[in-house]
Amino acid sequence: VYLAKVTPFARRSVYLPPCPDTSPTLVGLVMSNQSEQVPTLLEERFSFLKPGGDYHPPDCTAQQRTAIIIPYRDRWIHLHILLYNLIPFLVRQQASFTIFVIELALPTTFNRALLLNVGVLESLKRDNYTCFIFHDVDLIPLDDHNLYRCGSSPRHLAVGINKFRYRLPYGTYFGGASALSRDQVFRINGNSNLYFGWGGEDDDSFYRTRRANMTVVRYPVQLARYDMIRHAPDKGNEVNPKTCV
Ligand code: UDH
Repeated sequence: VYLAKVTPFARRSVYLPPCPDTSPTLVGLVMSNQSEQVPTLLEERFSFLKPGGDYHPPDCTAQQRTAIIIPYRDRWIHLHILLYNLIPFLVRQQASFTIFVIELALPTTFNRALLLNVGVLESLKRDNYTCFIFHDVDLIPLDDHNLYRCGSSPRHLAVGINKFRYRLPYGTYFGGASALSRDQVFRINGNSNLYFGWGGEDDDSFYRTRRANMTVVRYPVQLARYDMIRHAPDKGNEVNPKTCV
């Protein structure tokens, strides 16, 4: 499940001041790099990550411990392209993060929301994560002002995706990437485990937040922009006939 061999999370003993609200290393909008060469570059480029894929900013203490949860099966090149783009994005945001790739074995029909739940429960066995980012493997965030942090309301992050001409496809869309604090995840009792196949699970999660008297918030579409890596429909993830979207 983890990116690299898991070793116990070593806590730092030196005092570091809290990281500022606005990281000084943000650069704004960048183009996604979707080169097929990316897999060969990952290990060398990100050798600064700790065993298990942990990262902490070197000169300040992040206010949140963030678990990036990626539901995954058979998207090897997408995973490498995502990591190549996402890791520097999070580093520029001075996030303290661990990336969890939650892989479903064949032949079970894919179940994205169930994998997100597994990611929450497994990650909490490892460390006291306070913020969960649920992240599709094929979505590359383009602007690092799209802060991967948790706030007082659940946040839908993937507002403008190239596939939808960088516009929200519909008002209650909650798929692609979202940020929920640990308290918010437990308040909605996680995501539904019942959606096998493509579609519907994200809408269910949206209505769970409403039922828990929370409002989904979003950054402006100008900065919450993503490139989706083009892909054909996956085997084992056929459209769920019971979903209406
Ligand atoms: N995934 C895999 N392997 C699979 C199937 C899905 O890894 O075989 C994961 C992956 O993280 C992917 C995510 O599940 O990014 C979502 O599946 P998808 O990429 O097929 O979904 P799609 O790109 O979703 O079609 C974008 C539109 C959502 C429409 C709203 C529905 N409510």
